[in-house]
Amino acid sequence: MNRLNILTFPDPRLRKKAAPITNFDSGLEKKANDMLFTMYEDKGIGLAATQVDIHERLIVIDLSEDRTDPIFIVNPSFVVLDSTQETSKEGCLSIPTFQQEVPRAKEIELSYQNLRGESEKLVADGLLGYCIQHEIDHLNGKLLVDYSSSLKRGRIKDKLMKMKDGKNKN
Ligand code: GNR
Ligand code: NI
Repeated sequence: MNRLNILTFPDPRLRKKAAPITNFDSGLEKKANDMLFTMYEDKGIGLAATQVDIHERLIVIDLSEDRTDPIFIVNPSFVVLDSTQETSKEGCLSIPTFQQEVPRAKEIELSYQNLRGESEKLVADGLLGYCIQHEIDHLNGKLLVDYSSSLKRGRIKDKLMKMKDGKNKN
């Protein structure tokens, strides 16, 4: 398994729209496993392929305490079952140190394919529902900062660009 590099805001590659997956081959399985490894290493609960510069509609999620219950989600779409907007504070591995309150639909039904290309459905609310909506935002080039004020967005951009400068000075 390989650890992949996670792109950070304001990298323009985070704004690309990911393409549907049509080949359910061993290459897809390898990408998914590398993403899962990277997500575990960075202690995230979800990761979208866009964040590792793969512009395909692939997501990994694992909300379990012991990190043994991954869900691999290909070509996701959802319908809202309960449109009540619930707001919770979200973080993102692509925007370190930043948190943002985001309104999300309370309950959704997700349709997707597994790594073998078989169709699956699941109903999600709470943290799983928010996480799925967060990851699908990534596949569409949307980020937590888009739910924030331009002042706050400007501040986090400056901060992360300075952090990157520091890293590149070695
Ligand atoms: O690790 C993560 N935690 C999180 C918390 C609340 C809502 C969404 C998330 S996803 C995030 C990992 C990440 O950046 N995925 O894209
Ligand atoms: Ni994220």
